Amino acid sequence: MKKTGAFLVRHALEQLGVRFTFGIPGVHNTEIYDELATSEQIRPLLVTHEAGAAFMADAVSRTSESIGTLLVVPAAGLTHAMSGIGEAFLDGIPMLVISGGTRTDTGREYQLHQMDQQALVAPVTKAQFKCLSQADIVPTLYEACRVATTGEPGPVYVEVPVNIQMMKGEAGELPVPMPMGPGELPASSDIEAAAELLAGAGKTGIFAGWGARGAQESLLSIAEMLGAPVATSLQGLSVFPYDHQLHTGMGFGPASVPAAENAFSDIDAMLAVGVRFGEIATGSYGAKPPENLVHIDINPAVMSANFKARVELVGDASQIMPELAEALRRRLQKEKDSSILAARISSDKDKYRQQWLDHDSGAKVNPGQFFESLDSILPDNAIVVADDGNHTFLAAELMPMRGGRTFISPTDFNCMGYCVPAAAGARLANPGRVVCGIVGDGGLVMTGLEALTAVANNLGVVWFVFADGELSQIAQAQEVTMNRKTCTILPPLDIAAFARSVGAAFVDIGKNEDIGQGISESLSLATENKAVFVRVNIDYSKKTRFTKGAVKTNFATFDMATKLRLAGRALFRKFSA
Ligand SMILES: Cc1ncc(C[n+]2csc(CCOP(=O)(O)OP(=O)(O)O)c2C)c(N)n1
Ligand SMILES: [Mg+2]
Repeated sequence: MKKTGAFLVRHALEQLGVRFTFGIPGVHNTEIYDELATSEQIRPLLVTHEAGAAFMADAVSRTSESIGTLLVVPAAGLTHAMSGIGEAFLDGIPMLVISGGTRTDTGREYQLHQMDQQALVAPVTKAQFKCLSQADIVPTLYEACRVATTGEPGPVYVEVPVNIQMMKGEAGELPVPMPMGPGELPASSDIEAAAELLAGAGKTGIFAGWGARGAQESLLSIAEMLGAPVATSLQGLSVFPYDHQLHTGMGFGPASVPAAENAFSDIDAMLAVGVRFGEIATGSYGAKPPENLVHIDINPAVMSANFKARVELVGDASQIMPELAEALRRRLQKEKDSSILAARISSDKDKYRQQWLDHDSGAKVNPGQFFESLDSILPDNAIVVADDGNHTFLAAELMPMRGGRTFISPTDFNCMGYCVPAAAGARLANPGRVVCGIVGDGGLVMTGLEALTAVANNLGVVWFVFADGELSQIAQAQEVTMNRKTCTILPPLDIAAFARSVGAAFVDIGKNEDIGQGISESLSLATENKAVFVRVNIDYSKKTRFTKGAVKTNFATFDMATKLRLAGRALFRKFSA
């Protein structure tokens, strides 16, 4: 059967359940775009910049069952998209990255966009393919999807040269995608050993990351059986419900909230699930697990990479955790009493919230009050999308991720500019859920124009812009260690005028008294499928526990001479200013 490559790409993507593609057409992919225009299943979306395309695709993968898919031109489109591809790569998010390719049938050199695309994307993708014939296309796209979604998920790149898209070639019988079977489980003796260790420990703490989100039920029952406090990583913020009495908050060391720091201060064992003890999750490695560590992760490379684990269980947490729960149930007659711990957690959480509410924000908006209001107005199944900056950690410490809520943010690649497009992508994939973004003014100026894509597609999204006029997360660190801010003060931006220019609604929250009304008004506009920018005149004068803890932990890793030089410099500048 002879088919064009473009037809075959569309066919394979339809079989794979793809619902949207994101990108910008160019001479190397217009044939595929033209095919997609006739698909009843796939909606190709035009973006303003390919980084936005990648962030949108990432959010589709993070918040739905369908795989986020890019359709870009080679070279220029691919490099623009690489910020979002890199984010998906380091955060373990599946993604199909499809680009056109230069002609393979002319023998010409110096073609437009001609370069080694596979080498270009190799460090940010799990695998790279190039289709050399029409017959290659369907099996290659199926394989790309399999690689992207199995093991630790990630992006996979497929190049389809333009001549193969356009011309007809023998495609053979079109295969159907193979159903994915369950992954391999660790030996049952290892699961028993983990249960033995945890059942025999005095006090266990649980640290859960994004990789635990398919195992929520068993995570809950294990926590309850062991009477164990549960902390999450930043990326895993919504894998355990805030309103559960054993939930403590983000992190567990000096950069964590007091409820977590206290609950984890005297543990003698830890169960770590779907988490890698990376720099952000541990507050620059200040959070150290005890020696009795049981570590579950799908990626064998993370085992004992930073902290030695006593029992390593490699595999999908959603398969291992129910087995571990069963093994624990056989050993424990009854749940351990956690009433004292729960009371302590609850009082620590109250006190921390109160500290923020009591903080004098002057004429500005108090972060504690803002998030308390947002929490009370947002439905329990809302999606909260953060960018990267001080606002991220404020959200992590102050915004309760109640059961059913989803929190996503750019974590280990740590790419600013994520929120505006990702929130749009999340809404696209979840039209029935409220989606709100928390974005810094620095992140806004990076990818804010992607709001045009949201407006053009009637996506009701609210972006709360924490407008402090600075690249605060960095400016705060500069202030502590350098006593001087270089290149972190932003030029002024008229956010109201910006919102108007892209066709979005605008709401202003200038002071505490505006918070409730501003949040309600913007969310109701979004219900009518309007995109809304809200300027929040936020007060950043109080630092998060994360910033304070991470700066301190980092400082402690320097040698004495460096410590003295840094401290001396800061002091000298303070007194000579
Ligand atoms: C693409 C990119 N460039 C630079 C950084 C370094 N960086 C991390 S947070 C931050 C400040 C973000 O400023 P803003 O968006 O205004 O958020 P705020 O910290 O003020 O809440 C910067 C510059 C980054 N993470 N990503
Ligand atoms: Mg800022």
